[in-house]
Amino acid sequence: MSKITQIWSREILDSRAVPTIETAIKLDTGHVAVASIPTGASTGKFEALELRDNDPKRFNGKGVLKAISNVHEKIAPAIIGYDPINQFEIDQKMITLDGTPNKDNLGANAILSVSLCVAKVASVAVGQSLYKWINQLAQAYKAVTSDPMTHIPTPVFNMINGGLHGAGNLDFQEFQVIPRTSKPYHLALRSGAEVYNAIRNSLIRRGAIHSTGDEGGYAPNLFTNADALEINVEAINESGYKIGQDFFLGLDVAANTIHKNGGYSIRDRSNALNTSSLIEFYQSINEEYRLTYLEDPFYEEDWDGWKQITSKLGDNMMIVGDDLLVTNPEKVKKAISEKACNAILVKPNQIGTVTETLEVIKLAREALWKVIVSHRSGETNDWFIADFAVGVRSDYVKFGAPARGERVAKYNRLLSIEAELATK
Ligand code: 2PG
Ligand code: MG
Repeated sequence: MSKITQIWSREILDSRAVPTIETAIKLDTGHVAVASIPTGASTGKFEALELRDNDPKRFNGKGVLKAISNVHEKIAPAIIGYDPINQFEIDQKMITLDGTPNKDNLGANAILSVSLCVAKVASVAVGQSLYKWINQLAQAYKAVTSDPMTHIPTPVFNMINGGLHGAGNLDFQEFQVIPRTSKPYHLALRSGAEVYNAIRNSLIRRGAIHSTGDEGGYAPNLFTNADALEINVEAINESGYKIGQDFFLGLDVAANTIHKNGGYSIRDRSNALNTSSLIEFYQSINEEYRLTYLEDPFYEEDWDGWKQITSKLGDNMMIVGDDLLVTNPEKVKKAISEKACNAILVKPNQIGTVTETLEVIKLAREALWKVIVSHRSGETNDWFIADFAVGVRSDYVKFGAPARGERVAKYNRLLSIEAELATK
């Protein structure tokens, strides 16, 4: 038994020099934990509210002092005195206190900072690694079976950054390289790092820009989106690996950003595409590159496009809902019943509590979907989601490129969990 005695938050910076919340919780036992919150750039319209100050005199309106004051003035008085092992009760208390479907009153950033921190401080209080504690919570919620955690999720490396995370000329947001799932994690990470460095050499050889984007992947200026896929293939071969054996390719199109005036515009085609011609484009790309992973191929309200692509390509490919689902149980239920995708990107800050994130995972598992736990493009060095991914036995993780401190913090944390699991 322990009790929360103090909660305090502060404004810190994320990896894009934008403010975010860091929250600390202290127990009567003296244990303390700290958690911070990431931020998206290509956000879905239906995500829970990220409360910003909108005061143009500070950080261009992006300050989070209101959210911080909500933690101090409203959340803390309601939560102090609770035993942090009661995660579900505490999350429910905050959901009720907020009282809106989108966390419009308190802000999902304020609520999630407390929710994550409760999980962390509980794990310290019970003397367990965070991933083990998360696994217990997930089992209690029936979001996972009681099978032992043996597998470290396979990383989806975002090697080339386009869209809102890149230099502006590639339309697709992420050009991914995915190791074979049976590869032990430390080898998957090593091979990913080798390919990452081979991409750099390939860009230098071509005289292309090799600076990096928001998620640590390269952000070159290329003629077409297909060129970026070609560069990934070349780098895999040059590193001594084989496509289709050691590595597979994936894309996060983040199609909200290519959806303009009722059509889809991409530099690979001179005219705007409609839903069916975009499907044809994906089919032609797939014939050439054998994609195993396709995230947000259509914008968040093109349910017809989603259904069509899942029925046409879903047998051999993960069709991953990110902006479509926004980690929201209601959206997930709709997508399951409409067969609109077969995999989910899970981002706790799209919904705002640990409990609701577990709810989404439970639904996805019941539908036999693949689960990918994901970072945001604006991150901190908090590695909570690495532990979370292992604890919920997610199939994949998406933490960006194997470069930049805030991305590597999570990939490296998985190395240490892998080592810990091996010594049991
Ligand atoms: C995505 C994410 C993370 P953002 O679209 O999958 O990679 O980007 O955090 O900007 O929404
Ligand atoms: Mg996405």
